[in-house]
Amino acid sequence: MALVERVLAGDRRALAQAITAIVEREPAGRPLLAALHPKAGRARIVGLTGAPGVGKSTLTAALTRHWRRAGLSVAIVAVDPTSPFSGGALLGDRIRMGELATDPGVFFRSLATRGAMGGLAAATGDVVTALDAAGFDRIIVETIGTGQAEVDVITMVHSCVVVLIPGMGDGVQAFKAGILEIADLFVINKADHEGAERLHEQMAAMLELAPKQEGYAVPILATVATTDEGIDSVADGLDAHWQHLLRSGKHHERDLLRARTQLQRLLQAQLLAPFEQGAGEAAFEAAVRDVAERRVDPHGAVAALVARTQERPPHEP
Ligand SMILES: Nc1nc2c(ncn2[C@@H]2O[C@H](COP(=O)(O)OP(=O)(O)OP(=O)(O)O)[C@@H](O)[C@H]2O)c(=O)[nH]1
Ligand SMILES: [Mg+2]
Repeated sequence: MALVERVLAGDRRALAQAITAIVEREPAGRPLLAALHPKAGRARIVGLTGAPGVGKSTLTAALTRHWRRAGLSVAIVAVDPTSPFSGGALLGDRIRMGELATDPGVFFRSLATRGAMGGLAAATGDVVTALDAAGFDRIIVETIGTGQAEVDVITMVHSCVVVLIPGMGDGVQAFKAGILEIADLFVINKADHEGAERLHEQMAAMLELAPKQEGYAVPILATVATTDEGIDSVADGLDAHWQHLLRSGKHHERDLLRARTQLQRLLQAQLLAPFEQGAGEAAFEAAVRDVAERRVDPHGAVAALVARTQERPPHEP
């Protein structure tokens, strides 16, 4: 059977193989994605983001167990924009998955900067598409909050969970640019630690001042992920947000946002590609110096660079 059919039939080894082809931008990846794209669109995709160590992986495992008990299949993508190698942290994630690692209803994949050519965010979008087409009911995208990556998550998911913990500069964590805007649910994890209530009050006060989503109030939920405390309410909160998306038609808006962002990223990558190696890179660097040293203005330099790509076939160095 062809790889696509095996992926669509739920063959885990085929899925792992397909994802590698996609992420490594192997020639087989493109036709695979083209075949999988129309089959996707059924999964509910949840983003989980927050500072390092707040308990994202522990929450992910707890939420996965919750959904497994409800008979749902779950795929997890752990994205680490800070790590150039698939090192210890990801291994740690594996260990925390515990019994889930051998559950056939659970699929885990980690993505680090290495091996994700053409952009980590673009690769994540493609992996989500493959998992969706493979028939998973729920897909969790875990990403460490490092600014832009945090904000990028929202373009890939239906619901974005922002995880905070007490005693980390508290409310200030959420003030960081864009965080208030992207959160569909706030989770205060490590609620067994001191200061959880104060953080809750601060967050509530902040949400009071923030622009509201029409017809939806962003909840602030407390959890102790290590003991499953509050996990049910997170799952309920995600269901409520999903219902809101369906009711308000925002579901379709999110799909449009995802498609728009994917196209923008791919276009950008494709347009920049001729300048990332060989003679193209040299021409680009020369233009950089020309602009910095004021021999050429930036607009003129770009016009010359674009003209250059049109003179040559794109694959010629
Ligand atoms: N006390 C307490 N510890 C927790 C809780 N949740 C997670 N932890 C612990 O916090 C540590 C970090 O948890 P992780 O789930 O790895 O956190 P993470 O956000 O995924 O970390 P990175 O992926 O490295 O950013 C682990 O030692 C967990 O056992 C909690 O609710 N209470
Ligand atoms: Mg983690």
